[in-house]
Amino acid sequence: MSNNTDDTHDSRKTGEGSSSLGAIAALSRRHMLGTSALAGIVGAGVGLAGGLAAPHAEHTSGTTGATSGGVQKDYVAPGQLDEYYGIWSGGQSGEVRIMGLPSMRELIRVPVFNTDFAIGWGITNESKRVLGENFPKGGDLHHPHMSMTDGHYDGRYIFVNDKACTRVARIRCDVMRTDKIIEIPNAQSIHGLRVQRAPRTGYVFCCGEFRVPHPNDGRDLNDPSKYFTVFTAIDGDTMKIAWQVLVDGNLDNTDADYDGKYMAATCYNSEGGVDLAGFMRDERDWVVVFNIKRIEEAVRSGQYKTIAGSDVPVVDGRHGSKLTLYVPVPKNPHGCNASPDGKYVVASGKLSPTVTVMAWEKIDQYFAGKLRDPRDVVVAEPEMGLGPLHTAYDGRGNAYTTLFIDSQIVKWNIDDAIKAYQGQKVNYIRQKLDVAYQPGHNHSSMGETRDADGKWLVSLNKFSKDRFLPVGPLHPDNDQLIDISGDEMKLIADVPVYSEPHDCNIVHRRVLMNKVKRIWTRNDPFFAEAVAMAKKDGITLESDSKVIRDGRKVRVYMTSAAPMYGLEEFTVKKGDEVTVTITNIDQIEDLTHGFCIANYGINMEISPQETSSVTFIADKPGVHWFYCTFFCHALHLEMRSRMLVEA
Ligand code: CUK
Ligand code: CUA
Ligand code: CA
Repeated sequence: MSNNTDDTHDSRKTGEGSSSLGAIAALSRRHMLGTSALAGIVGAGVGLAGGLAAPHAEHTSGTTGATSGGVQKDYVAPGQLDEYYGIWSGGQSGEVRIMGLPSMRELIRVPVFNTDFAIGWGITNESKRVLGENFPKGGDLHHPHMSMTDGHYDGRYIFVNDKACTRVARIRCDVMRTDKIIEIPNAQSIHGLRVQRAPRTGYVFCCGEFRVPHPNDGRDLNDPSKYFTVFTAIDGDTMKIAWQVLVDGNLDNTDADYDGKYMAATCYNSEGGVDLAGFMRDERDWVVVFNIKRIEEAVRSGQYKTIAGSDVPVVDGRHGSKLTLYVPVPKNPHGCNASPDGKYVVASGKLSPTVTVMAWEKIDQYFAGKLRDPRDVVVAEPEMGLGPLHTAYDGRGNAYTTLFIDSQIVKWNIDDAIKAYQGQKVNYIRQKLDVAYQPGHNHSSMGETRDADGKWLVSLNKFSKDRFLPVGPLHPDNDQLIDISGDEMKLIADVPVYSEPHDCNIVHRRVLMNKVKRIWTRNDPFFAEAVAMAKKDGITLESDSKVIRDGRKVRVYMTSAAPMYGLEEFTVKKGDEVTVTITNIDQIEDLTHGFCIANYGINMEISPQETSSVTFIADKPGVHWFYCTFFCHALHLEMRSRMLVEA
């Protein structure tokens, strides 16, 4: 195999020699980082700090020259619309952000696992129904993925994981609102998440990352041989769990084929370790491939168990099972990305400078008994550089892999990498582009679908270091926009983002623009319970403003229409449980009202034709003004009324 990593370590590495990065550079000449490199890798954090502390003048020159012709523009003139929606992970903020590309402007936020005072997420009854009782304080959202039909985005839903609290959520694209959150049993920490591409979504698949004992009740704390985790299939239409697969090792990232037959997932802890040395002990971990048809058959014929009180069918997919295939790959692999031609899935090596290319066709042959060695499904294992994490595609046969340690994106050609693996002398590396700095995911426009259009690539960099005005010790991430429409990648823009996007989807506006509602539809299921409650109370939400007392429960119904609430005052008694239900009867696009009660910690959004409700105990007697928080009218400040709480 040609060794393309040599040219990555000469001119650019600042501070390399003075840190353990130098040691890692030397190691890159090997095919993978052996156990002897453990000390070097563990020291990488120190090395990075040393390297990053040096000036970075080189990063702004070199291959990113802005003078060449034919470069796409990120500038979107006033009044013009972006060509793409960006569906952005919010990481530990627990939210999703909707961006516009190429401008990289943030358009809106969709609270999911977090609370959000702006719209009352976590405050309104409608959001609490989605979040559940005693919902956790937040979540760690890594992977947003839009539902698909036949390998094309279909604009119905966005599914997301919560690594912090082992949950999966669904966002409705028509209103950009989270409508379901479920907890995943028999697992701890949901990391990788992907949707079934064909025939449709269908299943949403997710990976349990941490191995724990089951039941996890204090038994077997120090007996890792009893730990395990599972791969989970959720029905995306009902958000009910369809089945789970017990696996060896752990699960990290995952992706689907384009035929609805297989899922592949990376595992970095095949060792079953419980500490850093344990996670890194072996030279190879694996990619596990799940045979969906066989798993469905096993479930149908009752070949499953249930675990620890949950009624979810769990099939045994550990080594030796006919339901799975374990492909040994080097070392602590991370990203798992299927190519848009429907032929390959690529696992990125992380602690190996390689990525492993597997062919779905060969996986077919393996399950048909025509191949014996699991490694026979590997068709290429090209060398990239240090710390390959994730891979994106342009639909023209090229792949783009992020190198965390090298702070680069490698553009490489898949066919040429396959030829090199077969022994031909070809250079599969097309270009290496410096990014700033330490990229995790990258994502290309429409690149995880059959419609990969090869126009834009975003590198989601974990460090921004010196790229923005200093804002304190916590730095923003730097999501860099890269033009991949020509032969060469061109860096176009640095975009600071709040902690911490892991992944994104870049979706052409034709998919979504006409599906997104401009105002709510009356009787939308999102507020169906408020509508049902009003009906029981004999209230017509669109016209009535009334107070209904029901023992110590008080239900306050009112309309809002700029610049007035339907009630100028209402009176309750201290200790009453008060439910305020407001219907915005304005029909004008963008005419949103708010409802904030002074000193009660309550705020909520009521967009045109929406009904929102909130329930609280009137525990503070006195006059409490409630006021509109969205500037809706010249008399917006005057849009306020009184809640009188009798002592
Ligand atoms: S993971 Cu974060 S950089 Cu959660 Cu997809 Cu790879
Ligand atoms: Cu209504 Cu401001
Ligand atoms: Ca490992």
